[in-house]
This record gives sequence, C-alpha cells and structure tokens, in this order.
Amino acid sequence: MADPAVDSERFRQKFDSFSEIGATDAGGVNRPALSDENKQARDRVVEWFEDAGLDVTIDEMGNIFGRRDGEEDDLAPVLFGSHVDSQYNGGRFDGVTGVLGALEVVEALNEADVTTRRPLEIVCWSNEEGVRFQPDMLGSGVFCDVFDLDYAYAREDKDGNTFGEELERISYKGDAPCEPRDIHTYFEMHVEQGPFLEQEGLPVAAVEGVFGFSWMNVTFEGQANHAGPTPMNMRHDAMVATSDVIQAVRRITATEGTDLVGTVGSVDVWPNAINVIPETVEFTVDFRSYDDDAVDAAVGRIQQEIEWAAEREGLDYEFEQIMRVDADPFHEACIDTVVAAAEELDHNYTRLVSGAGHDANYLNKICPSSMIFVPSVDGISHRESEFTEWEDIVVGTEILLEAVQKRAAE
Ligand code: HGY
Ligand code: MN
Ligand code: MN
Repeated sequence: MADPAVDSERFRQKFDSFSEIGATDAGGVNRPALSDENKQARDRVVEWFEDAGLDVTIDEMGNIFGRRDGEEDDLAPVLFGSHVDSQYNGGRFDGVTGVLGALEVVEALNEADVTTRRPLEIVCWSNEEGVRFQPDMLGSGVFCDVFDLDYAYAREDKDGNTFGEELERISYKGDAPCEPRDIHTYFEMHVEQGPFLEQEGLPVAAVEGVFGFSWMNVTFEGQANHAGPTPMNMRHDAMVATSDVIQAVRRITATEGTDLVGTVGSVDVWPNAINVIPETVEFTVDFRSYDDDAVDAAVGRIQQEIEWAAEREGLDYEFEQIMRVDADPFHEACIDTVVAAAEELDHNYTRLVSGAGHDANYLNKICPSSMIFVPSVDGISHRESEFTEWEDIVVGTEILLEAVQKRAAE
C-alpha cells in the first residue's frame, strides 16, 4: 500500500473553486463572519467534509468539526484546521489554506486507506478575523473557555446585529457544546502574513509562538458646531484629540520594547461633514508584541495619552480593552514534530514567531499546539492581493500530513 501523499491537483481544484465564493473583482474575497458569503463557504466546507467520509458536528458557536475514526477511538484526537471567515475585501489564502489543507490531509489518508491510531478531527473555527464581530478568535475562544457563550452571542456588528442572531439566521447555531475537551494535539497551517519566509527564500516555518495583543475601543465626545463662525478657542473637536492619540500610538511603538507594533485601523466620525466640527469619534487601537510587558506598558501609556488629549480639548471619553491575549510559546514537542516532519521530507525550514493572532493562540491554552507557516508573497495579507505560491502550500500540507500522522500514532 502506497504511503499517503498530497495530491496537488485535487487540492488546487478545491482551493480555486472555494476562492470563487465571495470573490471580489480584485482577486480577493469578501466573506465576513456570518455573512451570506460566509454561509456559502461554510456549506461548502460541510459538503466536502461529508464527501471525505467525516462525521460532521456543528457546535453552539458554529465551529464545524469533521471527525475521522482511529483504531483506538476512545483516545483523545489530533485536531487540525483554521478558519474561512475573511476580512472585508481580504485575501483568499488567510485561514482557508489551513482548512482545505487539513481536508487534503484526510483525503490523502483516505486514498492510502490508512487508519491512524488516534482519531482525527479537522475544524473550521467561527469568527477568527474579528472584523465584523469583535473580538477575534471568538469561536475558538469560547471552545477554550476564554469567553463565555452569552458574551459571544451578544457581540454586535456596526448595524446592531448580534452574533447569536446572525448565527441562527445562517443556520449554524449547532447543538454540540462549545467547551474544552480532551485534545491530544492541535496543528494549524497558515500563510505567514509577513515578509520573513520570502526574504529567507524558505517554503515553510515551524511557528514557535504568537505575539500577545490588546484590542481597545476609544470614543471621544466633543461638540458639533459650525466650522466657520466658531472661534478656535471655543471648540471641542473630537477629531483633534483622536489625531493626537494616533500620533502617540506611533511614538509608543518607537519607545516600548523592540518588536512592539501599534495600529489605529478603524475610525468612525460623527456627523462626518465637511463644515461641522466633529462631535464624536470612535476608533480602535491594536498593540502587539512577543513581550507581554511591552504590550501592557503600551496600553497604560495610551490610556494616559487619551486622558490628556480629552483634557486639552475639553472632551468626555470612553475607553474599553475588548481583548487581551497573552504571548504564548507553543508546545516544544509539537514544534519539534513539525521540524522533524520538515527534515524527514527534506524541506528547508526556519522557526518563526507569529505577529498575527490565530485560533492556535487559544488552543495552546488547552492542549499542546503549534503551527506551520507558508510564505506570503511580498509579505502581504489582509489585502485582496494576498498570494502564496501553490508549491509552497503543497510543501506545508506535506509537512502537516507527516506531523499529524506522528502525533496520531502516539
Ligand atoms: O488580528 C489578527 O491577527 C487575526 O487576523 N485575527
Ligand atoms: Mn487567519
Ligand atoms: Mn486574518
């Protein structure tokens, strides 16, 4: 009997047809969590999981699991997968590479008629991106007891729709409990979303851990007034305070820690009119670092900057830290399994830390976990032009196949 092998053509046909769901004209995808396009993607995942002979379960958070029996079925499974929700006008490789890569691993084992000692489960997590419903990694976060179900169901998008309502609307509010259970190992293959693999000319990385990060929401409340007659010393301009804080984010990243990054990615202005002094500005702040002390120091400093900016402008303000996930090294034995797989398959590799958050951040709290990265062309992600060379995805999937078999034999 032949060894299980990745079938590049079979995998690529699936990947290319999956990329047509919610496709944008510029070559990306628009499949935000629980949207109609996300439902179409989910339906396709369920269809393909079933076609591969998997026993499909949907849990209370809409996480989709496909189970493949092992010889000793009562042993804790090896779990592997990622997500298919996307950014608004995001890339078609983010998340999907890991879900369809996991499916290809199952197809390869099916084709070779191999039954692993431990059962296998592949998974598609809900709301990893956190753009429509904050915070991100919500489905895996409830699964790992980081968030409770009621909190998750109550999260609202900008139109006031709740996560629970939208999950019901797309018929993915499953019955299976979404809670921690005994998992032997979690693997996640994902595009790097940064420049390092391409710069090193390498096809794959064993991921050693993920940055810690903080997501914050800030609202400044000033006074709308006419942009013409209102003297400058009588203004309470929420936009001026916001611009002070945005500059402070950049200053803090230059002076706290060594790998700290900071972003103000979303700004909503009211009434948002050319001749009206902005009354309300609501914006987000995202700080990340592999050094949690640097993240905490940055959060403390930006809170102070927010207070000072409000005082200067005579504004009220609200500050909320909506999520804080710690920097976590992955499990050494799992990292070593990925390295051993790369070496056995004779692929050059490196070891990297992830600046992007992943569901593996949370799985790492309940079971030994690690990740496999494949390169992002020009280091681009969260943009429609996100791209990864197909042969790199095949290399990553071959390593995932090998690593899964190793851990499933333990
Ligand atoms: O924000 C992140 O790093 C991930 O895309 N949710
Ligand atoms: Mn992702
Ligand atoms: Mn992403």
